[in-house]
Amino acid sequence: MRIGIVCYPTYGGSGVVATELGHILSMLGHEVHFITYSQPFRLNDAHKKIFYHEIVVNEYPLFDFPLYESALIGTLVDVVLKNNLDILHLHYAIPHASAAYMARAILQKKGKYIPFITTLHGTDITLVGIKKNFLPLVAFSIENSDAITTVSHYLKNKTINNFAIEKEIMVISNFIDTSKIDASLIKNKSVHSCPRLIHISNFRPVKRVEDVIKVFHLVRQKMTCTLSMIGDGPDRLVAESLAEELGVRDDIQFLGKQTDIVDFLLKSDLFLLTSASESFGLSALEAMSFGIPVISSDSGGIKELVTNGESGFICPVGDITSMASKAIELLQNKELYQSFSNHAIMQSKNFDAMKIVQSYLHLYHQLITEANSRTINRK
Ligand code: GMT
Repeated sequence: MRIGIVCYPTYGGSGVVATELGHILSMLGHEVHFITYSQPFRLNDAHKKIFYHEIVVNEYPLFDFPLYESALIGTLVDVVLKNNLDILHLHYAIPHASAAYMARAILQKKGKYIPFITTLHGTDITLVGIKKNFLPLVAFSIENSDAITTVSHYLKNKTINNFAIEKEIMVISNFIDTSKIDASLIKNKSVHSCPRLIHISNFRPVKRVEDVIKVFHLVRQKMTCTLSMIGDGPDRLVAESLAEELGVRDDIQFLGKQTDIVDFLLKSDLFLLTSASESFGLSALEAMSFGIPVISSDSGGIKELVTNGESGFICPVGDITSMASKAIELLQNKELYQSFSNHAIMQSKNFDAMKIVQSYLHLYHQLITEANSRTINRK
């Protein structure tokens, strides 16, 4: 198959999922064309079946705002035609689904029906997409996708409720490729003598990174420990100032964006995720696959991967006292920690990449067959 993938290439879960998916599809022998405004940040392998097409957003003195969506439509039309693509897979609805809708209409006039799948990831549904001026277009383009998938059951329900979508929505969870992890390094993990906590995100307000610092501050009062803050975004400075204010700045490393997080995960004991809303929590899944239990807020889809009291603890959003006391309980109890760590590894295997990518492949096949029969009927 020749598959076009559109995603945000920046430091975010949807871009990571899209990149990993493209990588696996190419390993399975498919031709993958990434159509993005810059190289996706984890797209660093030179596989001969992976192609990258840059969306160039033209500037013109009359425009106060860059016309990304228009440039994307034109690039989609061009890439589909030149590479004879079979299907488009859009990650994150805004504005990718509406751009694909327009590209499909333009291509139809040229005699080609290009089916497209929209995968909804999170804030496109829970936060940004529901803004009054976006909602009609987001709802319309979701409804008019050839197929819609969400990364969790939670997000599927949110989509139906927020946008009154009647079209069938398929849940295809996020996934993790655990084949590269050396099992001997993570089995029966025990906590480091100076425990290491970790948080990975894009430091947007929805992540409540101040809560991460506050939880760490409470844990630090009970034991010597450190915190690695990986990622960057609008709330990084707020988090750094709070750490200073609470007197824990020296115990925290703000590491910024890191492409390769394997070494950090191998050295960490506990993952903190304090989001106000989290449709899935891919970073938590990545941590679990390394045997790291998760302390999380009760924010949406996280319960679909973390079992409260087995592979982590889930506390109400903003309840930093409970999160800290659960963290301390885990870090101080060797047997409990080991059991949580092993459960985390076991549960992460439910999201095995090879199994989940097959669901996407099955859907691609189905849509391509339908598109072909449309073309044949027209002839
Ligand atoms: O906030 C992020 O982590 C980025 C955001 C995105 O769309 O790029 O992530 C969303 O998609 C991830 C991959 O499917 C999910 O794991 C995250 O839970 C989701 N983020 C939110 O819902 C806040």
